[in-house]
Amino acid sequence: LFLIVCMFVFSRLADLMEQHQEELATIESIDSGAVYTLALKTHIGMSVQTFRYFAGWCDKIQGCTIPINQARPNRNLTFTKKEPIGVCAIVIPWNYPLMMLAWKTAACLAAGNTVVLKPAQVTPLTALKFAELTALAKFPKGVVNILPGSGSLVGQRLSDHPDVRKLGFTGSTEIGKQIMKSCAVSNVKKVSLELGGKSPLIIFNDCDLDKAVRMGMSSVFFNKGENCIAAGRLFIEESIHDTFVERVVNEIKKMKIGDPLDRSTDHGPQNHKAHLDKLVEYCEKGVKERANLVFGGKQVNRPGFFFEPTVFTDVQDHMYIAIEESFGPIMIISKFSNGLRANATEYGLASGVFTRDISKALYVSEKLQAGTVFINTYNKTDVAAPFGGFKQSGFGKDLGQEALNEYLKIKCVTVEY
Ligand code: TAP
Repeated sequence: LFLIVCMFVFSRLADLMEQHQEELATIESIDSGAVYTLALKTHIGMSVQTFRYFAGWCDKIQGCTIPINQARPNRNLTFTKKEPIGVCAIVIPWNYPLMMLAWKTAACLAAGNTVVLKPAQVTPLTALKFAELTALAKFPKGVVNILPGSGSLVGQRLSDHPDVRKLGFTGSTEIGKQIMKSCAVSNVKKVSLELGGKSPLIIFNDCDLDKAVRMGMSSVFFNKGENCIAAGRLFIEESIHDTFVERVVNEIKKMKIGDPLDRSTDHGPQNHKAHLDKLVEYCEKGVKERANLVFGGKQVNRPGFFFEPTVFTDVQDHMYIAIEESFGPIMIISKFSNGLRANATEYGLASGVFTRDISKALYVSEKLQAGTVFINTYNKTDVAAPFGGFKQSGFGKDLGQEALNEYLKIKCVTVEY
């Protein structure tokens, strides 16, 4: 009965979020700079779907029986049980404030835990509205706790806290390492880390070029580049390189930059001033190292934190912009004729391949060191598909059945009868 009540409360929360989707999208747009249409469809839409999806898992968390001592007849029964961890903390960034909350919180609650969540200082508003909706959905008091504040104070305290047994983090690799250390020293908390990325997108000359241009644009400029799986580096085969660049630049010129609440806007402002300043500096470094700045590279001449969609070509492996994540609308292009350097990065979050040759695509996908590979598409995440990185992009999964295990502990019971 308890599990059925859980599913019911979860579903009621998803319904309430859907009923308030326009209000949530407006708040998210104002708070984060995401254009309203994207905020409605992706930021809020996927958050609703995430709660619906995990509502279905509440009564399906189960262990298994394991045959032991099989060499001789025996009277043993061994089975596993999956149990909630208890008090879990979640710390999230500012790029998709409600969606990052939903990805972690839904799995955490479906697994039977309570949660203390710290949103990013610069984008706390939809998390606070979410808290209101959990009360309306009749989550028992104390199950969902939203604790806004700074990372150095609230985030650090959660990492250090002796009563917290699990910390789920999404953010930069630098802070992820710090959190992992604090979680180890305090009480060996279970940790999952979704960190930075510099995802390679490889475009072969036998691709569907129209689609490659469209998806290549979206791989970089979606959510004004504030997207952890944004393609951080595009490798374009030599024979189509110039056409690809020309077509991308033509498409950028058609983009409408402006008020994120205006339904016809394609590209809104960056999230906050410090981030905008970082992007300006990032492009200056690219120019200084003699990458070819083909388009953009500076702040848009209008009030607000607007940054021009930007394209660099002739980017060499040793350059700063080839190595470091920008987290902004900056396309970094390198030409290739043979031999690929897509794995020459410490990150391993996502990757993409465009080719009509499925054997080549599958071969490359086997070789790519990344937690997600998109073939002839990009940004296609789904609530049912596990998501998370390799290497210094972290470990642990959000979404899909795998996400539940991040918030469960496995107990093994053996009976001799
Ligand atoms: P961070 O600076 O790492 O901040 C992330 C969160 O950690 C914020 O809530 C921040 O608090 C908090 N924090 C800061 N110091 C802390 C500490 N000592 N202890 C505990 N928490 C602390 O990242 P960001 O700039 O917000 O986000 C951009 C990064 O996130 C990029 O690298 C991006 O790739 C990554 N990201 C990854 C993913 C996935 S799924 N892999 C998704 C989105 C973003 P404040 O509020 O004080 O900043």
